[in-house]
Amino acid sequence: MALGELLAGFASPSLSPLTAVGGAVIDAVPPGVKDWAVSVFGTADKAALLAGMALVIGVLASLAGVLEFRRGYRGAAVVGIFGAVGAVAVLTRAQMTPIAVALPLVTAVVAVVLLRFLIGKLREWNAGTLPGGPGSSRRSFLQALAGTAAVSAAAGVLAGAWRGATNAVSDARARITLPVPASPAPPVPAGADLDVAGVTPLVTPNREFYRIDTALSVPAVNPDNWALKVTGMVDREIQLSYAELLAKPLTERHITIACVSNGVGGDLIGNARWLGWPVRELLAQAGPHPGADMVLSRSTDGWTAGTPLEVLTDTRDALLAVGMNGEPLPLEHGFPVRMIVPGLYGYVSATKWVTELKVTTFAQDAGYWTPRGWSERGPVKTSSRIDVPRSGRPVSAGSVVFAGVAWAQHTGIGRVELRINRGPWREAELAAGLSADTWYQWKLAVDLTPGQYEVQVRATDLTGKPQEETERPPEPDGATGFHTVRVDVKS
Ligand SMILES: Nc1nc2c(c(=O)[nH]1)N[C@H]1C(S)=C(S)[C@@H](COP(=O)(O)O)O[C@H]1N2
Ligand SMILES: [Mo]
Repeated sequence: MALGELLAGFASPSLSPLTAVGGAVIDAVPPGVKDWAVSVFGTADKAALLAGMALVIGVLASLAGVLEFRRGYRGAAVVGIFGAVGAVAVLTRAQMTPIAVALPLVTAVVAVVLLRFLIGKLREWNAGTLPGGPGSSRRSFLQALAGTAAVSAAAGVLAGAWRGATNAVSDARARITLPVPASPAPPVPAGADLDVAGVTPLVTPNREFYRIDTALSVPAVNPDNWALKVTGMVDREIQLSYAELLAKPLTERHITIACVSNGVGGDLIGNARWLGWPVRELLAQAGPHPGADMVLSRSTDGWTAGTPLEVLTDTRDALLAVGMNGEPLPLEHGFPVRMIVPGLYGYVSATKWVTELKVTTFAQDAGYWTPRGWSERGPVKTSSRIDVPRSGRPVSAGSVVFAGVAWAQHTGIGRVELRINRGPWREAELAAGLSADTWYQWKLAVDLTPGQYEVQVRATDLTGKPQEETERPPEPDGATGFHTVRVDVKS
């Protein structure tokens, strides 16, 4: 369990197996019991719950030990059920993520392995089978037990310390009230959402938003200690606190960000309503020197992105973002502050947990991924995806509705077309966009008789430039090719 909690500290800071079970218990107990617990334990009610959980876990673990000793795999079954209960508890939580669901199961697997190992040692002692006689069998068991206890205790202490730091930041986040934007996001136009079942929602909920970064553990950055420095080739170096940033006139915009590693048809892309201060305003105060052509943004964990200076100083809404879909940024998405730049892949622009903007040149500096084989510049490539019907899923003959999304951030989508079995392109209905900086939904109903079909989609941007047909992998500057699905039409 300690290992599960420790793993959660790294991979799932907002939801560990124990906090999930505890949260589920709190939600499940009848109000009467809850009131009773609060009246008896007062503000120590959470500690009491944890102590109660420790007691139940201790009893169940002992039971598993006794059962396993009597007959192999009985105790393992108890542990397995325990892990499954944990996973179900996670499923009931708002912060649920696939990793969080997996952790109780991983915990159970580790526990079963340990249980089988220790019971094996105990049996050896019981039978006195080791060559050194009963004494050595006993010693071997006790050593294994002590080793397990020591590793568990160390993992538990580490997990506790980590959770303490993360909790402090989560609490600070929970206390933040985001300011009302000076420039609110334009309203969602009627018809932007085509309302087709299974199509990507126009705005991605925070907890479904893809997450990509090199951070093994999610950085826990306290907003009270956060500061952003503007350094390098500038007239005036600037330092900005979180409170100062929140006091600026903020802009709110829907912006779709995508990962350069997103393969054709992939889902490393999401659209959110970001609240932030335009980076151009900050840079204007700093006064970049004439020779500068790049801004190297750096995060607390040392990761960097190299963004063309012109993109951060032109009229687009490149933001120092503090809000995501009406909430302070989630920890995983860069709390307290990150960059969001319309039109560029994340690896050259979307620095999370950002603390420094160094005005520099491409000749002098390079972002994290450039020396690792990825292109120095990363403008998003016009692309499109078929969401429904899902590839390989059978559908009934007749009118089959195809739908999906298309994107060409900061240029906008002009047209989306579909072709069946490499036939002529047919124009799909293109929904109103939120803005040129976001993806657009599209749909097309096609009459299909029973059989197998290969369906492809192609987007054309608002300048009339169609999406690249040649299939290329993501490395070094983004995948190209048409998303292709195979549809099995049944009579
Ligand atoms: N600090 C930091 N910021 C980062 C990264 C990173 O590894 N570290 N990855 C970038 C990449 S490659 C992408 S695609 C986006 C993803 O942002 P998200 O996880 O909020 O979706 O974050 C960017 N910002
Ligand atoms: Mo990325």
